[in-house]
Amino acid sequence: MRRGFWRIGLGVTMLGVIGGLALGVSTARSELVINEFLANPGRDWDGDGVLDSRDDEWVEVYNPGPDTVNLTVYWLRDGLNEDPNLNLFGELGPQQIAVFYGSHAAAWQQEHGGGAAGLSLNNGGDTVVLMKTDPADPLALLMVDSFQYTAHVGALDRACGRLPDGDDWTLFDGLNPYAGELFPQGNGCEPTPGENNVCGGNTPLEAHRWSEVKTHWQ
Ligand SMILES: [Ca+2]
Ligand SMILES: [Ca+2]
Ligand SMILES: [Ca+2]
Repeated sequence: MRRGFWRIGLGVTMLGVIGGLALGVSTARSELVINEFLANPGRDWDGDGVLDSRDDEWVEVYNPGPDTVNLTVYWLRDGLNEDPNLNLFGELGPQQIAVFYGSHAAAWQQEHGGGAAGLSLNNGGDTVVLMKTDPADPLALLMVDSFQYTAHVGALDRACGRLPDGDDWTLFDGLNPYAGELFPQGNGCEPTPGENNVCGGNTPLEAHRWSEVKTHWQ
């Protein structure tokens, strides 16, 4: 399995060397996009009972197309790594959303002899990259979507995502408001891992806090 991991890594490296990363953008973008991500977790986002700066990072993908997508041909990495951080799994129906946590990435890396760094989304700024296995060459990967962010996006519990799903990038800063002028600007909404990107939705986080308020005053 270790051999397979590095063979795929070589494909990515070669792709970068020949400048092919940009070539894939227009060819497969309609199939799957990065929809939202959170680089600096301040709470237990993956729900395992422990706050962990590696395991609780997450990246959400969205299928804007009309067909079900096989996620096993898609890969995630950050801007500093040439090798993928995670091979996605499962499938995704039309207009459906899936979220992958740092804990998924660490487990996948351990299984394939690639360390245990997780998604490696730097809080000070980084790039989230979504890639797909090249149908013409199973050892090469094509980039299908990416987003470069700066430190204000990597602040505690701020997510960055498209609003609405698949559309323009904005900052989900409802848990840690941003008053600056850098792009993307804050929208006041809370992060929504695994759910549609909406503002003012009844997210589990909001419902939990509301129940605590009611309990306090009853
Ligand atoms: Ca991080
Ligand atoms: Ca956790
Ligand atoms: Ca979401």
